[in-house]
Amino acid sequence: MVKKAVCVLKGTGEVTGTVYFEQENDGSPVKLSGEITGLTPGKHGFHVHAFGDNTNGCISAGPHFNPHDKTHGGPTDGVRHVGDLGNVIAGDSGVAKIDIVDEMVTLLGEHSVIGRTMVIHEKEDDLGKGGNDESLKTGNAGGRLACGVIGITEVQL
Ligand SMILES: [Cu+2]
Ligand SMILES: [Zn+2]
Repeated sequence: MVKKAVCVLKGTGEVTGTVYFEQENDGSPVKLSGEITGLTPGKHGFHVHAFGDNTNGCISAGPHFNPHDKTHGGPTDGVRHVGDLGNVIAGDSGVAKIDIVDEMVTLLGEHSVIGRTMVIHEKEDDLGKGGNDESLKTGNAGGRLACGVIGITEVQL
């Protein structure tokens, strides 16, 4: 049974998005697809944050989802937060197409991201290579433009 999830991102500004998740089975990678619009052109940090809490906007989502107590990194790094999906790239129209396959994010088991929050950031994620403490926590990706809780769906990609 393919597991599916969806996340609708909203914030206080123009930025909105929809991201679909799909995973064949436990141990297979997760495929993310979808679109985020209203961005400034260029790279924007994109992560799963720990809490599915939006009581005080995107801030309530807490830090990057990090069940293994690692430092921040990029999606292809061995040392990374589970939530570290790197950057998405918006074109001149402000639209970023999401097309990610990730080995660490999972929709199944103890560390499932369902019920947690996706956040799209103001700035580029430096993937832990920024040379300061903040880089190893947040990638210096700045403010949270939009976010949404990841929920179960049956919608096909
Ligand atoms: Cu983030
Ligand atoms: Zn991180």
